[in-house]
Amino acid sequence: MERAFWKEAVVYQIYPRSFMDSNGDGVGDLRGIIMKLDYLKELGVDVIWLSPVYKSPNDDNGYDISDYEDIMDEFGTMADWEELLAGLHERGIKLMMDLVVNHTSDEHAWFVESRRDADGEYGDYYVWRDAAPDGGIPNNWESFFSGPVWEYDEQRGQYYLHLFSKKQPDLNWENEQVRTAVYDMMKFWLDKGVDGFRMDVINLISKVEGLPSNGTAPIADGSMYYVDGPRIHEFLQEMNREVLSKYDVMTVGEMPGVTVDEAKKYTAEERDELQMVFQFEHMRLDGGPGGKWDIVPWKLPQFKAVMDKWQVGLAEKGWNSLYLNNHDQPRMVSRFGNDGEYRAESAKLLATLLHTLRGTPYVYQGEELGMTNVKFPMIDDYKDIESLNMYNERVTHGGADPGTVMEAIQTRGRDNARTPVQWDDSRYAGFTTGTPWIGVNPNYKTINAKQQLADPDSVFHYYKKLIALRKQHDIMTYGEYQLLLPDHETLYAYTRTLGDETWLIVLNFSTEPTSFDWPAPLSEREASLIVGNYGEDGLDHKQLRPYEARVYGLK
Ligand code: ISL
Ligand code: CA
Repeated sequence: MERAFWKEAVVYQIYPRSFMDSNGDGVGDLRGIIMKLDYLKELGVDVIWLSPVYKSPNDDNGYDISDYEDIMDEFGTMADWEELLAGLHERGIKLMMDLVVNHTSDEHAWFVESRRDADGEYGDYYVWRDAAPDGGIPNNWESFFSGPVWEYDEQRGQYYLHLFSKKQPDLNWENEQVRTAVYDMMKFWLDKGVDGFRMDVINLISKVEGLPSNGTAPIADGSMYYVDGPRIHEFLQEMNREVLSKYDVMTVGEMPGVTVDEAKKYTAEERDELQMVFQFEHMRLDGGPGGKWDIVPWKLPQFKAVMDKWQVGLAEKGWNSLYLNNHDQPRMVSRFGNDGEYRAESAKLLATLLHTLRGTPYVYQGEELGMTNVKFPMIDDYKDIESLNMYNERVTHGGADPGTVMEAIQTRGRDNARTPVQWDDSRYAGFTTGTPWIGVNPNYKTINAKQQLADPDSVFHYYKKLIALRKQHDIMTYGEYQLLLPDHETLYAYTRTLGDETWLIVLNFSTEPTSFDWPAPLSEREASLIVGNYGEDGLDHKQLRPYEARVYGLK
């Protein structure tokens, strides 16, 4: 396996709206990030992935872009952005921008022109269709944000496709001019010194010709007609040839529904597409047949099986990106750990997993503090379009029980990850001097950065330690991975091996002390603790305490 910076790096995701507000308007901004650069340096991360900061009417918090080459007013100016980039580079930190090119905002000039003039230069920039022969919508695909993917436009007299909200019309990637326009925009940012891109739902850009319905139900999942679509590899190879290959860049494709076999193709080095992908299989283990809002308990053996499949699948060719939460997912400690009595322990246990599997770890803002889900009491407290549309469809129009739907949102809703970062124990957690755009998690008095920076045993310092360890031990990046005890219900154990060095990682995913029988031949080797979330106190090699995590070096 060839060495590469992006394999050895740790990435930190910033969701700017919720990171830090510099001017008291309640919305996080670029100058807020600049205020926290030394915090990021202290944590030791190598790369920032910045969620969208472009001009946007904020129907989907910046994932609906109305101008790709300008900064959102609420976030600041291009001069602020340039200062941010310089500040990061001074500290040896790279910047990956979010590239959202499956769709634009309906307020983007391309769309405004496209709806105005079907025969004009932009007429074919989006996916326009006439009504079906029976007068109904062109097909039965369901939008990610509830309802059909079609919206009728009076001005043009046709329907346009939107996989996400109706303010996010899909670009027509079949049109070569669209692709060229996207590549030019990428070069605009790369020429400004950007170090890479996280590519939003990039495996959805190629749709099956004819956009066929899935069956005859009025509304159905259409993903088989656009996930890893027919021309996707061609498009990415073209993008690579035209843009990426000309710069030294990091790339990660966000890919809902991607399989290991497809991911191999996206990331195999000789294919010249992308470096890594975000897969979603482990994010679906607590969803039932009804999808993400149909909550079922997740089970550790299945979780291990999914991670194992990806670890093994991309071992020879390709590369994994590792994450347990982001701005679209609940907080990992509430979902996969224990956000009550063992919050700190389980946050550290999950951190140990994230940093010792093989792949590039992605830390989402606040994760390094062990921030938790929030339980807002009222639907009006929520801001996320996905949750609000779903509530509307099910409760307002569908007559569902509001209590059940609220519980689903409290458990799985995206706003769990979007409450402001908890900087200190002052009003609004030090995020803003004004009124925050979304409520602060009331636990900020006890969970905050100020307290954790001062406490050497905090979750923050544990992350810092893991990130620093990666710089000292190649085995964390390049070591081969092997799973142990696949069927164990509460222990997650595996080894990493590089040359004659072996590490053994043992994680107790439970509130109960659990005994660990070392399998031969590992049991014959001398073990020393490299890092553990209880430290060296009371270390018993055969017994793990609740949510205990240990990394041993074996001789
Ligand atoms: O959030 C999800 C699960 O609840 C995903 O289905 C998510 O919508 C999907 O992964 C795509 O996410 C990305 O594109 C969306 C945007 O809303 C998300 O924030 C972004 O990460 C549309 O741009
Ligand atoms: Ca602000």
